Amino acid sequence: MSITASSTHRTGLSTDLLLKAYRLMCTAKEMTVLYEEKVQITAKYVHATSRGHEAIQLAVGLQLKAQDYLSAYYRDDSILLGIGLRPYELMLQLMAKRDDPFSGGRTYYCHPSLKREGMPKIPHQSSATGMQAIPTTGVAMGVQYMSKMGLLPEGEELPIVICSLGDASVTEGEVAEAFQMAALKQFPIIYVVQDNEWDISATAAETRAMNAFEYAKGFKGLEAVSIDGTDFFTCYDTMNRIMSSVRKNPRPWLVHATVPLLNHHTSGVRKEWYRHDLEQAALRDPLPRFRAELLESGISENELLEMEALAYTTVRADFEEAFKAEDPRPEDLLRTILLLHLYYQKQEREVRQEEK
Ligand SMILES: Cc1ncc(C[n+]2csc(CCOP(=O)(O)OP(=O)(O)O)c2C)c(N)n1
Ligand SMILES: [Mg+2]
Repeated sequence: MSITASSTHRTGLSTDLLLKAYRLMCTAKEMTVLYEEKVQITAKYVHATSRGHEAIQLAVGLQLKAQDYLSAYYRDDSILLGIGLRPYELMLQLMAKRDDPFSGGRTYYCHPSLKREGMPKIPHQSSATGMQAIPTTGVAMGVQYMSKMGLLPEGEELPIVICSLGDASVTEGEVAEAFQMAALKQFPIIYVVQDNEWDISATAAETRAMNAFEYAKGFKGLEAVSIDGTDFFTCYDTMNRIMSSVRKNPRPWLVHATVPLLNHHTSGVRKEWYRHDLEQAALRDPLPRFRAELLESGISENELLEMEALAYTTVRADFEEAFKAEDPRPEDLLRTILLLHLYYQKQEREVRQEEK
């Protein structure tokens, strides 16, 4: 089957959806701006943001369903906004707060793990790049197994698995192993590769012989498409078609989305130290492009201004709220270990009961 990227699809999306996407894109930008402004607080722990990558990320996040699985990497805060997380919740992790929904303040910003009713499940994410590829492909293997064994809820659409990766991580051997198995066994997984052509301070030209789309062609059975990851309409449409196709016709896909990196690699470095492409990158910003397209499609200037104001005030208020939130307590560490211990004891008892 061939699914081609199209940039002409401008219809079929509701005004509500478009305004939501625009509000979230503005939210992601305001978060980047504010984290930089409040550097004394936010630089305590390292963080990266999605600035420049928002269009493809929102196209993914807004279309994931409750039964799906997501493996998001450290730059994916727009995917997390897209699935319905509040900036406040993400900021709790940014500031290592007790109520951080992902890790109780134990892991860096945008290292999600989630099992929440009505949202896609997210396995724990590590900071080691590319390491999500094998376990996430394993999740897709599990989905395939459950589907074949009739273990999925009757009448429900097939869950799909999204594995999000940066372009440089795709050069790792781990990722090749994952692609091999997904292609061989035809797992229901979509690898979304956000190609900003940077590997911290090393360029694509210095680190790889081909991009992820060209590389994917070497994996027989892995479908691949390359799109402009700054064009929200193309990203939404392509993801929509591939996600529905995988639900009906389970198989692995790779979506290669080209994007500019507009923020620092992480808060730990300054882009001005080594970037030679900042001016060209700024010209590819997905936000003004989306704004112009929305105006063109008939959405009013006032509606857009309203979304911009809402994003600004929400981000500022959420930051204040997260800043005031409680820090982890020393005893929380032991509490987690105790809970884990009790959980494993319970599991062991259940297994023994089953064996009797
Ligand atoms: C296994 C491993 N190797 C190296 C690093 C150091 N490191 C952190 S981010 C990064 C660049 C990754 O680039 P890419 O995958 O393109 O993602 P981007 O940050 O550009 O979105 C590297 C090399 C790491 N975290 N883990
Ligand atoms: Mg990169």
